[in-house]
Amino acid sequence: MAQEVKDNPVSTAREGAVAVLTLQSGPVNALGSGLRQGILTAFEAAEADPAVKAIVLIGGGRMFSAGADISEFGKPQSGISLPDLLNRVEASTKPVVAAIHGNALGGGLETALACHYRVAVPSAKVGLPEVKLGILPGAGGTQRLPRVVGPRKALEVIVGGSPIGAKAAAGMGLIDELAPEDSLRAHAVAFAERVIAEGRPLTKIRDRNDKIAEGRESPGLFAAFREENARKTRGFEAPEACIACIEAACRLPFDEGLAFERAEFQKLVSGTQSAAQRYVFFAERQAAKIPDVPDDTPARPIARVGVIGAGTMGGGISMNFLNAGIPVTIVETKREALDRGLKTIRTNYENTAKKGRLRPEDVETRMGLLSDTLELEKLAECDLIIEAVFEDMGIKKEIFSKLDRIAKPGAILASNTSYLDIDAIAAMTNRPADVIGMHFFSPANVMRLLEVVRGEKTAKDVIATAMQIGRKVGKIPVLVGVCHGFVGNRMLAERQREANRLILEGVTPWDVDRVIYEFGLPMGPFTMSDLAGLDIGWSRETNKSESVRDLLCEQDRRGQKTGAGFYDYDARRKATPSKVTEEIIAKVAERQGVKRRDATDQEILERTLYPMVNEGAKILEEGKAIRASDIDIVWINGYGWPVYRGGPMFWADTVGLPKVLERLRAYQAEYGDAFKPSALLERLAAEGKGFKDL
Ligand code: TC6
Repeated sequence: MAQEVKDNPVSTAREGAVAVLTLQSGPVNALGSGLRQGILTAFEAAEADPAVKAIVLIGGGRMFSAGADISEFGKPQSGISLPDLLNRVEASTKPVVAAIHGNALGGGLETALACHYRVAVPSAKVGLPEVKLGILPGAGGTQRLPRVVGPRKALEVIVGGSPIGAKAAAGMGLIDELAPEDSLRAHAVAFAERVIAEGRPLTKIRDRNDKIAEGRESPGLFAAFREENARKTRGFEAPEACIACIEAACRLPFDEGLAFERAEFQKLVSGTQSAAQRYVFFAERQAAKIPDVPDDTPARPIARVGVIGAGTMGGGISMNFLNAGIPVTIVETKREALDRGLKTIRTNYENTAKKGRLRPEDVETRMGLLSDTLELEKLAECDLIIEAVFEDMGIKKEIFSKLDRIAKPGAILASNTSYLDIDAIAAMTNRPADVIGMHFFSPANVMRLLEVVRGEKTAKDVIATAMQIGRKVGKIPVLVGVCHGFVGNRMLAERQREANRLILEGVTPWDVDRVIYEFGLPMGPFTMSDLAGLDIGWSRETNKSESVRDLLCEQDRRGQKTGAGFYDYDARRKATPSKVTEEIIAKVAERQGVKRRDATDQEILERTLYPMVNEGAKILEEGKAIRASDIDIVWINGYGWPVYRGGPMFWADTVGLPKVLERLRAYQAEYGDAFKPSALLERLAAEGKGFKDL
């Protein structure tokens, strides 16, 4: 056998007539140029060795492979490409068996599909998540998978992008055999020996045409799939390219299908959407890193969580912990409110169970972890207490001074406030180092963003614990600093102010909403206000009928819940533009002497989104966010900013900061200092740089 190549990330060991090639590269066996070359070298050596009759490919470390090295996309390719490597493996003169544990994702699964056989442990996960990076499985995945599982399942796996468990994959014929958890390697070798002994043929997926016949016989299945998924895939380019490739797999000979896939892949990988989605992949992981709080900062143990307030937020927050198996004590001031809160939590779980997404017995297990009380003192045993009451500084201060007396030493005291000053809240205690903001987004059991707000005195291990527990309950925590509205709502306020100004100038709320929706956000500012309720923080006594909102509320147009707000709503909550609203707006505009004029869609976009970018720059200047990409992660996960536009700061870079600056200056001349460009934006634009260069 050929000499082992020094520093090859693929090691070769011989077990009888079987050569076992172990991939050993970084934490996830990403198929970068080094690993691709390593596989080729080791594979060719094994193939050339007459003593070797079969080859096993297995991953060392945590997994088989997480796929292509995402950081290589968009750079010139070096060495053999993955598609070429896999064609080479498939053409092997000796049977190749993929032995899968951990993950086989993207190019990892495509590698396994180029092998002649696949064995996996039951805990393994396989999938083609490329679509989530704005690309498609470009190493034969769109051509090979439909040949194994049929076009219908292939559409689900490739366009859906979610991994599937090995057992389910075995059920689809994607895995040939399941191996015991603790003896994958031995099992794969035995499997290979059986293949040799039985003289089994070199089955190549490329030659299998039975399953794809369905795609030719009922071509309507593609149109139906497009229609079913139109809402989910709105605005994205990659899903359609994936579908087209699977159609091509059914229609074209294998090699032509591969060429089609290659061309579609190249288009996507060089586009802005994929650049944005790959950026988000790394940005999400970056957000976990805090320069002065190292990864190994010991976190405080959290065995029980207390939640103050059983309203919408308190209930949703509690569910996160219950879902993760962490007991929660929930507190209210009145029995009635407590019972209502508990009932909502139970109903939420029961509805999930009805949809088949939760086992009925788990409803009881989760409810069983929940204790309820009317006494704040009962929180004495909690390791983390999250206050989620009404946004009133007075009430919050009172609660925190009580908590200071009640909570055990070392307990973390968190506020879910979305605007208020954490430092002022912390000052009510004798332990400001233990106080932090944990700002969940509504609905708190669904939205993935968690703004972790660092107060002036918050201890490092408290920050580490909040970030860690956030991740444990499935959130994407982002560390932010104390300022009004923190990162997300502070920027949102900019958009709202300009949206309000635009409607007074004569742009309809429906046009503002349409432009924002077409940009890719799930809804525009006025639909959002109607959904949240226009009367949040409004009262007839204190608000003096000066704004459009005041007048709408006075007429009991308080949003979806009252059947009318900016829009009119029918019984099924379908919105239609309202003449009443238009009249109210005209009246307020006249009273304020606002000149009515037209605005183009482009102006609507610039006027609502550029001030957000500008505010993001101020947030960075003030050090309220660690990095521009953290701001983008806030907007993607908290407000539904379209991931294919990478977040507001990434998007501004794609527009070009000199252009953003020039427009801000123009609007500043017309509308005043709300548009005054931040010093950071000015500097970056002057230096020809972007937020990405910070
Ligand atoms: C593809 O295959 C296309 C093929 C066609 C080609 C023609 N590349 O997530 P973790 C890094 S596209 C580069 O924290 P986990 C990650 O950034 C790819 N780097 O671990 C992190 O680095 P850090 C399709 C990668 O255990 C470290 O590894 N595949 C890659 O929580 C650990 O990662 C996918 O989309 C990569 N492919 O989750 C799968 N993957 O420590 C992407 C990870 O410096 N990966 N890194 O921050 C995942 O979904 C997850 O990593 C996981 C493991 C589920 C595999």
